[in-house]
Amino acid sequence: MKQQSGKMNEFVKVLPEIQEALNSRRAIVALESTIVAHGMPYPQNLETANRLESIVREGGAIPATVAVVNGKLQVGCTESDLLALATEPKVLKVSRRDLPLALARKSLGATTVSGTLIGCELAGIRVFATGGIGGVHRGADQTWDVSADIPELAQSSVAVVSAGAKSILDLPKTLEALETAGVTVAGFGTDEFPAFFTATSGLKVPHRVDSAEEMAAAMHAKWTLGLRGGFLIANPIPAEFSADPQQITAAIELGLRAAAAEGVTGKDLTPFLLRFVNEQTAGKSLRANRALVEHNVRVGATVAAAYAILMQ
Ligand code: PSU
Ligand code: MN
Repeated sequence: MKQQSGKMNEFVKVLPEIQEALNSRRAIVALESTIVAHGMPYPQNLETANRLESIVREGGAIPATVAVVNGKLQVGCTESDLLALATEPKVLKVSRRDLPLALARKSLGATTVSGTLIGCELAGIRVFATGGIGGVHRGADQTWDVSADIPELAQSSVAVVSAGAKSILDLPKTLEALETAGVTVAGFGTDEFPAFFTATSGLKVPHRVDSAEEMAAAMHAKWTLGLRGGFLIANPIPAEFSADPQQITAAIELGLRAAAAEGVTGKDLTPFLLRFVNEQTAGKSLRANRALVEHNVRVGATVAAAYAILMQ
């Protein structure tokens, strides 16, 4: 089998349940796999991966975790795929630039936000929920470290629910880069851009949206007009799970120094900082991380449901 119709081809595999949901225009929420392989330690990563899929189902939608499996960009993961992603020692972290060799070599690959967006585009999935997106790193004026997530969001017609971005990033520059990329950033029930572990950052979001229906209407307008590109639905961590900002800031500062001292750069930097902050906060950051991803996925399911109604 070579080239198929539409955007499908021999390097994409959509699992049957998801293909059926696409055919009948049911609500689907995509999930990324880097958070499983590189964003959290075992066994919390596996528990989270399974829990997120259940939350999507409880919200009346179909979950589609995206990963690179056996030479395909796979939309939807089986239980054994999730287990492998959570436990295999050498899972590749796959963004756009890594996809070609990961596919050709049949590596097991965990897709970042950018890699997952490519799967969403190919399959036609419009809603994707995660923890935090990548962005402009602190010190980017020296390192030029800007995540591939930003240009990918610029060209993917997908709404990504995230708890803003971690303060391992330069948040004002990240918002500027999103504006340049034409990404519609909406605070979900908030006027402020959330800072991942905490609900506030002191930075205003360009727009505030208060319901899934309003969000879905904006998605419909953007894409019907023919504007390619995504949305960032910035969903603040619920107050009861919010971490102590001072403790997090201190851990991040230490982590950035440790990364510089150890020469950690490029794709290794974000996983390094996540691990470091988790260790420094004795697991408190991980608990907050899990809570906010679950919350994002719940919101993702409501947005996907509202959008599906518009598409019927
Ligand atoms: N931010 C988090 N948790 C994560 C990531 C980012 O709070 O797990 C992951 C996502 O998969 C994101 C990727 O797409 O890191 C960005 O990596 P980089 O900074 O190397 O572009
Ligand atoms: Mn980078």
